[in-house]
Amino acid sequence: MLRQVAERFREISEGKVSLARFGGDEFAALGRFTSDQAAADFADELVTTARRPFRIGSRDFAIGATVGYTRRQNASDSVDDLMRKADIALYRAKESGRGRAIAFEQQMEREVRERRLLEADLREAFEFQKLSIEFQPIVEARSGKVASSEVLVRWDHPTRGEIPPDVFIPIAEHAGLILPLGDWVLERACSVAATVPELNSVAVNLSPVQFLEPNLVDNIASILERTGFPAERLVLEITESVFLKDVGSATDKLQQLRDLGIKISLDDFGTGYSSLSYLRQHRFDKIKIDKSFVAEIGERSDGLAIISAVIALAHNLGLEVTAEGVERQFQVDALRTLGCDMMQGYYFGRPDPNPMQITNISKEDWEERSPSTAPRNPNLRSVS
Ligand code: G
Ligand code: G
Ligand code: MN
Repeated sequence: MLRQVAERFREISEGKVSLARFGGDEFAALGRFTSDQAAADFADELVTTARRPFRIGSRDFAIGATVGYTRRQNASDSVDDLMRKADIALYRAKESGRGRAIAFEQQMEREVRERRLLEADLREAFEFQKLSIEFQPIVEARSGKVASSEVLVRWDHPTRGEIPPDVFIPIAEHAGLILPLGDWVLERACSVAATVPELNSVAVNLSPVQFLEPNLVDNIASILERTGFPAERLVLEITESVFLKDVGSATDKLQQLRDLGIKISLDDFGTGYSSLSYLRQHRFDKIKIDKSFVAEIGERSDGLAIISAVIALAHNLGLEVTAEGVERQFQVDALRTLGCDMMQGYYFGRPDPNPMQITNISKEDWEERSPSTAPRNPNLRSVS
């Protein structure tokens, strides 16, 4: 495969560009280009030529190439400078979906520096136990009772203030910190939840990097053992991206986790591929409808149509449905009418260190409102 790739690269480099293989699957090309456009064209050609299938023996293989590149701007730029810049651009190209070529831009360097600083701060914060967790209530639609709570990790940076997990989780993933950090969150969540028997279950987010780790199942089992938290009360929230990397091992792991008694929830449903085949092939317990759909209730007519279809589908497959990002009374009413099982959002409570903290509803208030007319999900055990 490497020889064939090299051969194709050589064909388009002929005479004007020097090629090298760095090791593994990395190649480098160095040449003189008369314009930015000429450099961009060459980079695109590398991507295009790697996209055609390769034949080895009697089989075809589809691979792909991702390119980062830069042009020498000032005479003082050494080859090392150029390589570093190309590498920064390559990183960006991989991050934005692979199979493409991206040119280095000055601001990428600032972003890399910024990221490195944050990474160092994150290591320190983690080491000195400066991270914390909050809980956001998940409420049963029928009764208005707290049925579960989602754990959200928090980082209050000493000079920059709250840094959202959307920002620092990817940094932790990249820095090899996500495994210890994820273990810490899980252990903390289980030990707190173990002291709150009214809380039926607690939901913890798992990064795809954690999910792909070979020791995942043993590791979780030993955290449950250490904290004395029953597996039946733990929900793990995963996103469908775990199936993009390695479907086979993801399927096995899901089964092993479920054998322990842990529930699996498919998070952010509707935002990615939302493949129906994932839903059919894998035994999830719950799906969470992404908040972007809930936000469309009352704004776009298809918002409701999609939610209603997802609820019907999920119920037919025996899954419980949670709607995320519920902020307004009319969203609550619409979701109850559609037969949504669980709701989560600012309407009920913001993430808070106290797992049972809910704000907006009192029991009387809930009972006064029009009760849900939707048929009960036969698979759902009611909260007692
Ligand atoms: O509330 P909030 O801004 O905290 O969460 C933003 C995102 O960060 C959500 O998508 C959530 O899934 C993710 N997130 C929050 N806590 C954790 C965590 O402990 N582990 C992982 N992997 N993701 C988390
Ligand atoms: O991706 P995940 O579902 O794990 O993310 C939960 C995220 O949604 C967190 O960032 C949390 O703070 C946020 N969130 C929770 N409730 C609401 C809400 O009612 N409205 C909005 N806009 N965000 C919410
Ligand atoms: Mn989540």
